[in-house]
Amino acid sequence: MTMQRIHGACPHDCPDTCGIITEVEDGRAVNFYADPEHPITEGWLCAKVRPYLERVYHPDRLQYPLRRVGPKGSGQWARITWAEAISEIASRWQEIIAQYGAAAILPYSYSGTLGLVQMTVTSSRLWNRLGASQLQRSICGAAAEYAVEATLGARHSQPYEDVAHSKLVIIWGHNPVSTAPHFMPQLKNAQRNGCRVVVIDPRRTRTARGADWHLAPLPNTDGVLALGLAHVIVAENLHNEAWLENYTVGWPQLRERLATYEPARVAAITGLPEQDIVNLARLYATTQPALIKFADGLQRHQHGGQTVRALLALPALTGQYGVRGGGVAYSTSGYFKWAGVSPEGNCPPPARSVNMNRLGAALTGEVTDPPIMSLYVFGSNPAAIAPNAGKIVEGLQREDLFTVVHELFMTDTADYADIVLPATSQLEHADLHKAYGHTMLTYNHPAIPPLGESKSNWEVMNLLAAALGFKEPWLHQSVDEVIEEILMASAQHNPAFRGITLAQLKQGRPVPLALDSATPFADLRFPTSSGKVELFSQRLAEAGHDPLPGWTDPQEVVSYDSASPPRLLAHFASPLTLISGAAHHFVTSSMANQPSLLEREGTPFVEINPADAAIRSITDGDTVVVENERGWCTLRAVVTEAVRPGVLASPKGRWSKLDGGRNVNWTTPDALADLAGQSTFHSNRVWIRKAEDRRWRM
Ligand SMILES: Nc1nc2c(c(=O)[nH]1)N[C@H]1C(S)=C(S)[C@@H](COP(=O)(O)OP(=O)(O)OC[C@H]3O[C@@H](n4cnc5c(=O)[nH]c(N)nc54)[C@H](O)[C@@H]3O)O[C@H]1N2
Ligand SMILES: Nc1nc2c(c(=O)[nH]1)N[C@H]1C(S)=C(S)[C@@H](COP(=O)(O)OP(=O)(O)OC[C@H]3O[C@@H](n4cnc5c(=O)[nH]c(N)nc54)[C@H](O)[C@@H]3O)O[C@H]1N2
Ligand code: SF4
Ligand SMILES: [Mo]
Repeated sequence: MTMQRIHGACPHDCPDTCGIITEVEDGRAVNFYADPEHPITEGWLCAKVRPYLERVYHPDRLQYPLRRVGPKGSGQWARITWAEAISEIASRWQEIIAQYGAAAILPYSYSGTLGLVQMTVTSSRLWNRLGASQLQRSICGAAAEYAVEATLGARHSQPYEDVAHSKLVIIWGHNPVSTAPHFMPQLKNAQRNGCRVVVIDPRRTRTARGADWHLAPLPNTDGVLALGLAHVIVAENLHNEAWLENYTVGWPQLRERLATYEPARVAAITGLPEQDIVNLARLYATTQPALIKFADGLQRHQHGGQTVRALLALPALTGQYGVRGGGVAYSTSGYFKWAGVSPEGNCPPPARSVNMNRLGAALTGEVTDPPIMSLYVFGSNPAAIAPNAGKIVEGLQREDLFTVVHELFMTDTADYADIVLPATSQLEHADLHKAYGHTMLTYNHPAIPPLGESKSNWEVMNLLAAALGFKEPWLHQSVDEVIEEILMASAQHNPAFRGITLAQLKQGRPVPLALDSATPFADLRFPTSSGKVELFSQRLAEAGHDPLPGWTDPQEVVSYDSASPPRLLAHFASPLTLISGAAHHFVTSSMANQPSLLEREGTPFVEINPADAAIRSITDGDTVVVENERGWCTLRAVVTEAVRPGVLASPKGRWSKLDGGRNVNWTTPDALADLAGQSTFHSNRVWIRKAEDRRWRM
């Protein structure tokens, strides 16, 4: 018996993109652990991926294709062959195309894997060739991406290890202990060496617990907080006028705008003490290098885009861009600009686009001409993870909608499929992974043969393309051929790819991009159209947006504060803002069906401040109903000071089917944010009551 050690990459939606090693004996994975030589992973994996073999060999893994034989959602299935499944899909699509056109078909994929081939390429080529509707991929960080590109020109970020040079780190609406774990040892080291760590989050997260200072503003008020800090910095003459003159556009206009963001007003809107705002401004302006680190949770709000624009103005005010250990750390994804993902030539441009945050609405009448008649889901679980889930389920129940779901498990979404196809796990297919927390590429070798009859996303695309009669070579390459071609095409456009070969990647070691400097914008040339930091953005103006960072009153955020309670009954019936960020033990809904992780996470809960709980007679452990005009769900109350008054927190990712048929997304809004069609999960106004309490109901 020989034991093989196979190198791979963690495919999940996490900036760390760890190196993983699988030990295989007789075709079976017997051991799974971190690559000890991967410079980011450093030999340890997070709590959720450590028990990965439990996921790979989960008894519920789908093993062969299924066809629905009962009513939609009834769970009645018959086993069919791959040949039957593929030919049925192709013939149903041909009928739909003949009657409605190919735009009536909508592919829906997102972050089950972040692989280049199994996600990025598979989400474009076949669908473009077909002329299917394109998915606007704006559920996660679209507003921040747009804001960062408009302001700085590119998504470039400080490397984790350069936090060693920071004297102050503001972690703003971000929870790296759970969502970017390999940043934490670096941060702790810096902290031990005197770096101050400030966390801004309405919830005392695991990250906030380790900070030197935690500020808990009301949700969706961070934009006004940032402008308030800027106001104080300028009022106290702590800003860097020369830097602003040399390296920004729009400073005079922004300066004028700042006048109205005096601390008293900012305190009233954010729910923070006025003195804290002044102190934070002084700390930020006088402690350098100062790093502002954020991710995407912060901007899943109505003001998500402008919030990020306001944050990005701060390092310009103090001349912190281009400084090692200073500036901002958001995402490194801008370094990996691929070419050739959708080959030109025969491949038509994508047809119309449908916003993924509006899936329920799109399936129930918002999208017409043609309506969506077929949905093809892979690498995503929209019934559990997309907003306004009740509407999605209503849409998925449509008798005339032909739904195919390609999955590892029978998820909340797969339950409503007409055809379910079994998917391989990361240990069963090849792929190439970039990262958004570092700048290395990692090749994933398949470690074991596919379980049962499962197939990878790319294989299924090849089969569908063949069944539809598409013979283009770019639909029929092997995974390695796709990677090789894209590496070559990318090197022509992006010098960071020069010299990187498939053979080198396949050795199993992470391969760093060839960057001129690890510090973003070190030469103080910004790849915007002006070459400067665009505090005033012509691009935003032309798109009809406020060209300066700003803040207007939101519609669905509650500016209620228990410090000044209104009348008793009104208080009891007051809405609260429900934020639903990352769960520590799952990646959105991935892994939320793994027994050991479910046990560690506990039954689905909602955190409520003691002041808010008392007035509603809610005690710790009560079953509570969280509800609004969109829907409701039942949760367990955790009464804790860890959330500020006015705010509820309940982690995302729960499978509705494991918890009585509903999760928090039955309440979350499918309204879009101010920029880029961004989701607004956390701008969610809800009411909460004990399940048996009927004094007040929606
Ligand atoms: N363990 C784990 N890791 C994950 C994921 C997961 O589900 N679980 N998901 C992955 C994905 S898809 C993503 S996009 C990233 C996201 O990574 P993060 O952005 O770090 O994660 P979130 O928990 O979504 O949001 C961060 C914090 O924002 C806070 N927040 C919400 N609204 C506001 C606000 O208005 N102001 C402020 N200041 N804070 C606010 C929340 O309380 C939360 O603690 O994480 C990835 N990593
Ligand atoms: N309430 C609330 N909801 C949220 C958020 C929030 O903050 N609050 N955050 C949102 C964010 S940031 C994101 S990114 C989305 C993430 O939502 P999704 O992109 O849907 O991610 P997952 O929930 O991880 O579901 C991925 C699914 O893909 C499957 N899968 C994994 N690998 C493969 C593969 O190779 N092939 C196929 N065919 N399937 C595979 C997994 O089994 C899993 O069921 O959730 C969003 N939902
Ligand atoms: S989820 Fe993140 S921290 Fe965990 S193994 Fe994957 S890349 Fe590493
Ligand atoms: Mo995300």
